[in-house]
Amino acid sequence: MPTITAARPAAYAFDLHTTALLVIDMQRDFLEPGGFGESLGNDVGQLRRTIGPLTALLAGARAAGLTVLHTREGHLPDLSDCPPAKLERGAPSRRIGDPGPNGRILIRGEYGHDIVDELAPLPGEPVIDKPGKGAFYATGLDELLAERNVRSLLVTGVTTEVCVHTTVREANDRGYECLVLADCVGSYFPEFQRVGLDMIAAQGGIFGWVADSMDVLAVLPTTPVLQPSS
Ligand code: TIU
Repeated sequence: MPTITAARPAAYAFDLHTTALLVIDMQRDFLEPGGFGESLGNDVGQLRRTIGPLTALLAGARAAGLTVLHTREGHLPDLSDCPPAKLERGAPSRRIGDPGPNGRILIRGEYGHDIVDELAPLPGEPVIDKPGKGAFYATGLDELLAERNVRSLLVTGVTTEVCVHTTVREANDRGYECLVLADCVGSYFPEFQRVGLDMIAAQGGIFGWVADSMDVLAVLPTTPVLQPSS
């Protein structure tokens, strides 16, 4: 089994037949000006450093034949799946559903809701639309992973302390092992990036493991393994 000896808090061994790459919410709404992230007062440029390493990791995972899944946070056009507390919270410059330069903020089907061009899903790669921060809440992700016999997740995306953390906690409670790739997850807040990763690996790996994408690329095969479902 490929093993990442440099992982924190301890080595991470994963079976290529039961491991998937999960790319969380790499959407224009979080990474580009005029979207949800900027409406909350964030410097969206903080997240762009994840795109290069994630592009390379995606290529490596695809070459190795791993299942690749993408998620998008967003809501139905009538906002029926958006809790009032989420809609009304804070004082953003634009609220969810308001018009913006990339379409209505965080609404499914809008340009801003979709994944950035550099990381566009390939045909056949599942894209899970989720109304919450966690990728398991109100989605079919658990069933989809079970169908493909996935037990281990390589976790990437944005933001580290919000959707990545929520998803890793949900996954951990469901029995999945999660390796979070530090250079492929991003936060608007440098201190949250550092502490968010420390929280995952602390206490013997209370929620999972942390490593860098280079460590994964170093152990991935360059030709596809056969996934059980294929
Ligand atoms: N605001 C923030 O940091 N994140 C989110 O609202 N969603 C995700 O993390 N995807």
